[in-house]
Amino acid sequence: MKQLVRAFIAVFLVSMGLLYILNELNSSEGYSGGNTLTIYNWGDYIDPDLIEKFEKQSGLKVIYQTFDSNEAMMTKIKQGGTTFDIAVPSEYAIAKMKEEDLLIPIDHTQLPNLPFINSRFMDLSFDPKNEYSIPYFWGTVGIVYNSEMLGGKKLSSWADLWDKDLRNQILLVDGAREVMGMGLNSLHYSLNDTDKNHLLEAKEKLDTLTPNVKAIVGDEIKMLIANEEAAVGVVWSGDAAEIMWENEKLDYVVPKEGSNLWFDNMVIPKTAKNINGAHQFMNFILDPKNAAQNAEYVGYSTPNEKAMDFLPEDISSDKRFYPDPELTDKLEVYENLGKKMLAYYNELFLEFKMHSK
Ligand code: N2P
Repeated sequence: MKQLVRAFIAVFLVSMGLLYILNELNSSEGYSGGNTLTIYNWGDYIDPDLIEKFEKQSGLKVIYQTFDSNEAMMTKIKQGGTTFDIAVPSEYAIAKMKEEDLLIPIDHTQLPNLPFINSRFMDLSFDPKNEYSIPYFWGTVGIVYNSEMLGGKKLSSWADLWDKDLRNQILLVDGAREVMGMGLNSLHYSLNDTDKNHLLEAKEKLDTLTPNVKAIVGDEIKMLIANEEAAVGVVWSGDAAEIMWENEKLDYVVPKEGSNLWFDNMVIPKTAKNINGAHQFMNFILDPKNAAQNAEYVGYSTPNEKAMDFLPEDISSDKRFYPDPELTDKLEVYENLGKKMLAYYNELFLEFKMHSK
């Protein structure tokens, strides 16, 4: 009987040990055999069919969450308690996340599809050698407008937005740098200006626009403009492209005083649990056919040169959404202005938001 009890205790201890080891393996940092992949992306920024295709192809289950600003995304990742394997910040946020040691270097040997990216989008100053980030989409900030609702008027500058005929007709994208940038650009200041007097001046200039501002909104801006609830929107280029396919009265212009050129890249945050899976997903998105499908679905511009061959000609040849380097060279890319300055941009934007309600 004693022997039986001993044997039972031995079996029990061995199985507990095995359970412990298995559990440790599953939760350890960077464990690549986990069967989930957690993606944190902008809203309306992927074709859902691609998620399904990736799940089938990789055998991984995707957990997908969205954010609506770089600031919200960074705060969430910094707070901890999340397990994002992939995030998609814009360039200045990538620079900031690198500085704050929030990113894991990317292993290019796991990305055989990387050479499909046009060299114009590689090796940019916010991430030389693309050590931490891989191009996803790119674009500009501009004005989408319905000229029929404006009595045939054409818009070409930020200054046009102050026209008295546009009363209560403008929707603004809910982004601190975009809206402050519009104020700065309309005064011919840089989008990266750090002179507090210039920033205050820009905010005061924006305050004078409030009679024309109908609302500051998120992704619903597309639906509102497409349904002609407002005649004008200050938007990211891809949002304009998507609705222009639905409503042909719309046009998109990059204002002549200047505007923003942006790049959204995929990164692996330090919170990642499935680093191998993250590389698999990046390589999947870099596949030209997948990149083209994604661009066609969401409306944003792909940096994937080979994907251009799979896009309908009317999309790939549209210079409003695939502007040549001659135009983009004249635009400004947001810089990481440091914690205090970025907080000041946010503060002024929030004040303007309150004022425009
Ligand atoms: C998509 C948002 C795109 C963000 N809804 C541009 N940086």
